[in-house]
Amino acid sequence: MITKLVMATNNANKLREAREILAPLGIEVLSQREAGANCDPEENGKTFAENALIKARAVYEAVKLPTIADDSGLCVDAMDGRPGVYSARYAPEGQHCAKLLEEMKDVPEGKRGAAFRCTIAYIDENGHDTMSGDCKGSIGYEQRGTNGFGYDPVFMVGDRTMAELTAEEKNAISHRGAALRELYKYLKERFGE
Ligand code: ITT
Repeated sequence: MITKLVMATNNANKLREAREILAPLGIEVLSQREAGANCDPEENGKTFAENALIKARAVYEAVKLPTIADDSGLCVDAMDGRPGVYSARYAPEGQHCAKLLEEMKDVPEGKRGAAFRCTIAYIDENGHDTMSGDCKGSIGYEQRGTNGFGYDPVFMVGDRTMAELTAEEKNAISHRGAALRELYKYLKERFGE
């Protein structure tokens, strides 16, 4: 079984969550910087999978070690799935939640459904593959909680926002947790226990 992976990301929160999820499964995650890569490729794919592969390939070419990348985002039903793959580019830094609440202000209860989606790309010398996970919830009416990152303060799961969950609670239900557990299954099948 593989015990070390490089993660192609510039997002420290994604890296932290991947470590929290994979460490108990016996997999150490090195940041791209720790592995000696400094990549920030243009994410011009149309899907989470395309963008995850763009990021994973760029770092793999630099380090030549088994590498993963995470492309993720929030898909809002009342916004026809937006911002989706454009989630990071939806608003200037720090204004994503406020802009989303404003865009959703006239959407009634019952039509506020949304899902976080995450695709993980894995690449090594033998090729690449992708696996995905999602987490269904809804968009709240105000920002609540200080844990997590990104859209977590406006994403409701039950009666709490994702930012009101502990890291352990979030990882157990999150899109990233689901996708990384799929990755673990895939690696076990390929490399054995
Ligand atoms: P890298 O591409 O370097 O990995 P990034 O932050 O640019 O980092 P993405 O392009 O995948 O990552 O954009 C993901 C967007 O979706 C970003 O705006 C996040 O805030 C949001 N997002 C993803 N996962 C999230 C989560 O678990 N909680 C809240 N927001 C999340």
